[in-house]
Amino acid sequence: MTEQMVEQTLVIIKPDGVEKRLIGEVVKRYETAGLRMVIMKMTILSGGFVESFYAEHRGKAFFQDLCGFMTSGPVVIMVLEGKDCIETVRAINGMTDSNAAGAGTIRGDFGDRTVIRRNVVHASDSAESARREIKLCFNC
Ligand code: FUP
Repeated sequence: MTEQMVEQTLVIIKPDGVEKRLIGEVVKRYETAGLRMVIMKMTILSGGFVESFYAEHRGKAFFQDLCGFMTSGPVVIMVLEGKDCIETVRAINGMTDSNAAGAGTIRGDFGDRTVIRRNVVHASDSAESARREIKLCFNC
């Protein structure tokens, strides 16, 4: 592999992940996979921020519940770096619906099987999303 394949991604440990005391477990899984923590903060997101962040889902049936959930408690936001980081993190996280996420993935192990949005983590789904989300969250 070449240096050019090193990339960055944005992860949010959602309010359910923080509430369930999973910050350390989640970070450990990424670091064990060889990824490097670049920057990290804990914050409470505003409604306006979440509506911008999830703009692609505006108008969908689940949008208001998703925004309400993401503002319901503290979150931990981080940028991770490594080779094939975006795909690696999404594989570690598992599928969006925790019912469909495999055992051994974060969502499969810790996600709420009755409420899709309570799936512990968000991660960027492409290089373009990563750039946009990192800029939104860290202004860099
Ligand atoms: P992901 O990229 O895995 O975070 O998934 P999506 O971008 O498709 O979904 C964004 C968020 O909306 C996730 F937290 C799950 C939530 N969601 C619902 O609550 N209901 C749905 O039907 C689909 C997604």
